[in-house]
Amino acid sequence: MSEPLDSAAKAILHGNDKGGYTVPTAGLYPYQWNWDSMFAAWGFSTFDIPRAWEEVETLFTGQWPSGMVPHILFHRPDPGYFPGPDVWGCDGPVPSSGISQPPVAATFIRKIWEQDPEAGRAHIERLVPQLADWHRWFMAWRTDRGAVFITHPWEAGRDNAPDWDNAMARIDPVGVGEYQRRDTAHVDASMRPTKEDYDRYIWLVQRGRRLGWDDAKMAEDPPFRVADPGMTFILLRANRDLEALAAEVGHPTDEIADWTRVLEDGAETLWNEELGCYDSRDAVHGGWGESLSNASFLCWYGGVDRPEMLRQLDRVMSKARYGVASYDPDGAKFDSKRYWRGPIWGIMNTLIGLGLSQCGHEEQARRVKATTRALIEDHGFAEYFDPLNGAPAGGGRFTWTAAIWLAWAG
Ligand code: 9WN
Repeated sequence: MSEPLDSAAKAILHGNDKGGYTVPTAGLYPYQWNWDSMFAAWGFSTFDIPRAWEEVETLFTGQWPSGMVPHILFHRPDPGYFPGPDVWGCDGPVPSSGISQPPVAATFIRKIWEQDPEAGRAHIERLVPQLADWHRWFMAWRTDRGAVFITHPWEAGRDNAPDWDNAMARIDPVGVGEYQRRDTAHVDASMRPTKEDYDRYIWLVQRGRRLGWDDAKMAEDPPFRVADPGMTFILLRANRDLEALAAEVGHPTDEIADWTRVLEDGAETLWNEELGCYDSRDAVHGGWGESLSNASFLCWYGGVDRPEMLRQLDRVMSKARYGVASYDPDGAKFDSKRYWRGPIWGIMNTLIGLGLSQCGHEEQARRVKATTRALIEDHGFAEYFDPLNGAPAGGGRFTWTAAIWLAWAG
């Protein structure tokens, strides 16, 4: 713990607090993002548990009748972000996007609850059925052979990861029309996804809107479906935590335990023998993403141990100074600045570290944590970092980086 950095981290959370929810960073991301918000809640819980619960409850006000919890909630209009609510055209209880995001919620809800079980009881009694509805939605609409697939790169939270390159190349974004990006007005374009990526991101949003975001219609002739180790391991872990919470409040657990077994089998469909790692898999056309990414290393977080992955981790960590690069530094597509194609993300280090520790790999867990701590001490609370020299990149004063400092790294 370091006093000045603790205070700086708390000031970032307070500064990004919009009253009931926290934005990832001012300017670049002016709304409530799903998984960012759950990291924020965990960070708040280190000094203000009621505020942590408020963050969680606000996210769940946006849950759709289908059970889906959207990736962005547009509580108040802000012209600084594109695509906004008018482009998504969704009609959930709160203006929102039409896709979801990594379901870390059950895991962080459990962590917050454990800090004060009595104060949290009413919250988990309310939230367990909502979490179960969300997980059921994933199992019904986002699984292929038991692995969780995404229908849009934003759904994985790893927007331009090399994992999706092959599947994205199959999309012809015909008719996408003119639009004005806002992200490149806030940060350098060399650190962001390309125009080719954005055309496809927007084309996929336009398709969803045309189909009224109806799950069944969207499942017909899908243009993009990639099974993702990140989503699979995160849901697997969340499901184990949900089962524990459900048992606590007397909610049925059989169905949840079944999902865990399905996901465990599904995770093994993502083992790429040739590459020797968990990899993404095209769920429409087949074929691997051919990407060893930081999501591959979430296996331990999901409770899945593999000696080959420990060897891969040692190699990847030996190439970077501060933790786990988002894409293999020896890989052909490695780019140390471009977002999810190389940079280090503190939140991913955190999930990897939690998993390693849970599986008893204490030495590796300590190393991931120590390098993440050094990264923030040396380079601040940026959105992400260059793995070669730690240079901060993307947005500054970032909520989730501050949150993991308070709850884990610091
Ligand atoms: C699109 C907010 C979000 C994160 C994602 C990250 C980035 C958005 C964007 O920012 O995505 O959802 O516009 O680039 O990739 O993980 O939740 O911090």
